[in-house]
Amino acid sequence: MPCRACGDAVTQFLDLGRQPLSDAFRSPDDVSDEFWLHLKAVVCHGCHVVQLADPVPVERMFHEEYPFRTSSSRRMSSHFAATAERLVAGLAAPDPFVVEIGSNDGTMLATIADRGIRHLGIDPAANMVGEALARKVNARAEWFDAVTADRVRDEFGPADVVYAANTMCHIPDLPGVFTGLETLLADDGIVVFEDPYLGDVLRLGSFDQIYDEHFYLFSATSVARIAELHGFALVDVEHLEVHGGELRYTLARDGRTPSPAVGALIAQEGRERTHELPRLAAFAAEVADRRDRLRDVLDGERAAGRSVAGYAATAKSATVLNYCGIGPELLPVVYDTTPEKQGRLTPGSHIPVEPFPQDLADYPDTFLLFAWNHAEEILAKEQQFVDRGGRWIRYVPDVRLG
Ligand code: JHZ
Repeated sequence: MPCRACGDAVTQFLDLGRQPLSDAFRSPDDVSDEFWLHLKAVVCHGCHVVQLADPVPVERMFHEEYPFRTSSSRRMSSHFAATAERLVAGLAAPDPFVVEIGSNDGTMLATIADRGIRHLGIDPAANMVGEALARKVNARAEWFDAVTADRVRDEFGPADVVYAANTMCHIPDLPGVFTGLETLLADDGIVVFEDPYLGDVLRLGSFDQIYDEHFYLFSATSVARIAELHGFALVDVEHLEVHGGELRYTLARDGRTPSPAVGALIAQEGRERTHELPRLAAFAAEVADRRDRLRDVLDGERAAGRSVAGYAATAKSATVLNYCGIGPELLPVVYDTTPEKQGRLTPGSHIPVEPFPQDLADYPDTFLLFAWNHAEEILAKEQQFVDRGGRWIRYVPDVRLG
């Protein structure tokens, strides 16, 4: 398949094998066939964007039972409150209009709504739209595309800001999104979006950022090129520490001068050969090595008779569990705070997901930390586990037990 963003040729550099849909947590009595895809990553020779090799079924991924909730992390909730304040501070129009694509449970827009600013959230997950509406956020269960963009502009007028967090990289039809943005955005409006950064994935070896929902892995270089194809310019870029390292991109089409950060990061990506095959092949070799070492650590814990449980049934954990061949025999349970995941089985690997034990005495000897991107928040609240001798297994930025 050619590049979904620009149509140029692509080359494969990573094969993560057969994978289920990362957020398809199954009920234990569900006997229907599970959906599988072959998870391979490729890089484009034209725009340099990293993407999945094969199509992903978007309607099966994002629907009225989508289980991920933005507010499931305290740190992310404060990140989005701060983001909303920044967006509000930058609004100059007399009666501004803010649109969020992939608004989920309305965590970010709640602050915008509180300020009395006109806004609209658009998200295909009707259950999450329901939660957003319950917190007085104006949201609709729809896909964002050219047709939706037309309708929204007719109804509300042009948008001064279109924002998206952990959403742009989820939409294979990126050209369709850009057509919508061309329609919806005010002439002097901005598009702001943030997604996991290829540079961080390579640096940390965080291969679990690659799964069905993360169709693209962006960089400053690739976003600048893709934006240009649609008459937009990348005018600012900011590194974010959240979710294991992300970039926040700002696009505009009004000829404003890009900030120095844009050129600096593109130059750095060039120096680090971020999009070149030898660098990507080295990453793939590191991933295979990490798989073997992670399995060794789990085998060691089992041989020593120490109990191990997974910490957080993240979407990312699907890649780890299925690529490393970890099932209930090595990891009998994964604990998670999300009610919709509890009582279900992890996708593909079929490990029971349960609520965290109430009593510390029921904690395992060792936790395998799947939500490594929230380590600070989690380690702070699990200090007692460590105090009584509990240990963590990590696999980002390297395999480590301690
Ligand atoms: P977290 C999701 O990925 C899916 P996931 C999506 N594709 C994406 O891009 C990112 O979010 C943004 C649990 N948890 O945030 C709750 C605990 O149990 O790393 C959730 O099930 N205890 C849209 O799933 C899961 O982790 C905790 O203390 O990889 C969320 O994991 C915390 C903090 C979380 O995203």
